[in-house]
Amino acid sequence: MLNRVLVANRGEIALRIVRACHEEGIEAVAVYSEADRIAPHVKAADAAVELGPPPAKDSYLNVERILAAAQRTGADAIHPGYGFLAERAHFAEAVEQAGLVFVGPPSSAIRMMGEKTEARRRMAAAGVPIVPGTTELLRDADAAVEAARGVGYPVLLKAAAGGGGKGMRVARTPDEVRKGFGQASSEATTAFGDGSVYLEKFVERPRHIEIQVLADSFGAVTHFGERECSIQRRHQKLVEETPSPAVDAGLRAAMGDAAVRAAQSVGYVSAGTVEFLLDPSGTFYFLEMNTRLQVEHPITELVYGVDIVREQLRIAAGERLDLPVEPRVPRGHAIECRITAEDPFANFLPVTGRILHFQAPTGPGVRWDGGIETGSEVGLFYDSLLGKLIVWGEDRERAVRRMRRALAELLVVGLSTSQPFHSRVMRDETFLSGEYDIGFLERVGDALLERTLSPSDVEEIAVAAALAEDEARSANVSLATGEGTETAADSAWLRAARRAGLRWR
Ligand code: MV4
Repeated sequence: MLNRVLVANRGEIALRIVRACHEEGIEAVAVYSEADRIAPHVKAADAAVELGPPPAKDSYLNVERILAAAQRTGADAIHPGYGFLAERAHFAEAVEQAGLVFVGPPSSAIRMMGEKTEARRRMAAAGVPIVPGTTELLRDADAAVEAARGVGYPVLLKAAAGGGGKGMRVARTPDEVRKGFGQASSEATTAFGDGSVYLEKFVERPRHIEIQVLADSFGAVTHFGERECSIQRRHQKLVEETPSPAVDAGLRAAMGDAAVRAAQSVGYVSAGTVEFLLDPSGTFYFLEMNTRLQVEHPITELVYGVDIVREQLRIAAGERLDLPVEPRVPRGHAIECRITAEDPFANFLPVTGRILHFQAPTGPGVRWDGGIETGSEVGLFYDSLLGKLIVWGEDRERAVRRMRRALAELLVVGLSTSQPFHSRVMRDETFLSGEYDIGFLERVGDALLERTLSPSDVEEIAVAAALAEDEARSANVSLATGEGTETAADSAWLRAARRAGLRWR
């Protein structure tokens, strides 16, 4: 049994984990940076420890301070969430060595999957299909050209320490291989401190599909179908759905089988995700394994009736997987929109500011996993995710309709969010057809990214104006005549109007 779990994270995922702990009768300890003193995840926890200044390296990435906080508060386990320390093998190891339970996989599994050529060798040995290419590192540019000749063009040079698209270069000729080798290697050195590079055949127009797995410490491994994650921009996912419009029961069983073998081959324990590319002919290839809880886990929870964080806690406590028998079938359809503090009409530029008013959508089939409230300050120290809007429907069309309705209900006043972009995706013909791939965003028409005034903008402006008027009245400043000194409140109103593209005198 676990009694107290320290949650080494912030924002929506920290809150999600605190909630799971409370449902299991476990106390939750929050940690926070100076920027997060009054953050929702801190208020929700049973105890909280300040780590240090806002920069992540001084707070959420500070292993010593986090371990000290766990010892001091008598925690018996640490849940890393995603990002930050979640996939640092040395952190999992340090947690284990401190006599605490790491709510996640063994450090050995993180390490094996973190080195991409080792992962490819292991997958090939376990019968998991990998993209044709090298399973050893490339010594130099000559070796890269030689390997490319064997694999056939086009090829993709990849960082062995990589993930997330850093240190990748497409090459269609031997000259491009030489150039790409150097570029990928130096980019990888900068990003990961390791310039090792290998190459794969470049798969054109693939879909990005991942399989959710759960494994207990007794060797039982099972999967919960796929998540379709192809709607992304520069490796940041924007919309996820399950089931994938491209996956039928037969393909699901084959990919699920491969994912289970992948997990077994590294002695995996806890929740994990096996990523695949699915090419237009229906062939799938192992890409990498994410050895953590993922942002988009809720869509799987809704369609498979499983609480993935609860299962992580039970597995970490040494309990057996106790789940309905297979075959598991998806029920209905779920979609997630990642609501970020970004301006979708200005290249998704991250924005900052205070949330003047926040209201989450509610009602049938709607779930909001968020980490913000009215008054929250959004800065640039951490990623721009404000929360995730997740819906369930009896089928894909009803899930889409429900998402449109929920997006219209969501109210975030005070800064730009990705919400209007998502509203348009939910009306986009290519999205609605289900026939899209990872190039969706590069190929969408300008209409999807063009700033116009939508009904929800009008609603937000009205709320912002009302709030401004309210604050202005108590500050005894007349907004109506524009007299008096400019206050934070009327700036907010102007900001909202400006953001919506309104002109004023
Ligand atoms: C690929 C690929 C095409 N062919 N590998 C991008 C991030 C990293 N996880 C692997 N990635 C890719 N690997 C081969 N052999 C295309 C991508 C890719 C991609 C994959 C998933 C989701 C979005 C993507 C966007 C661009 C490229």
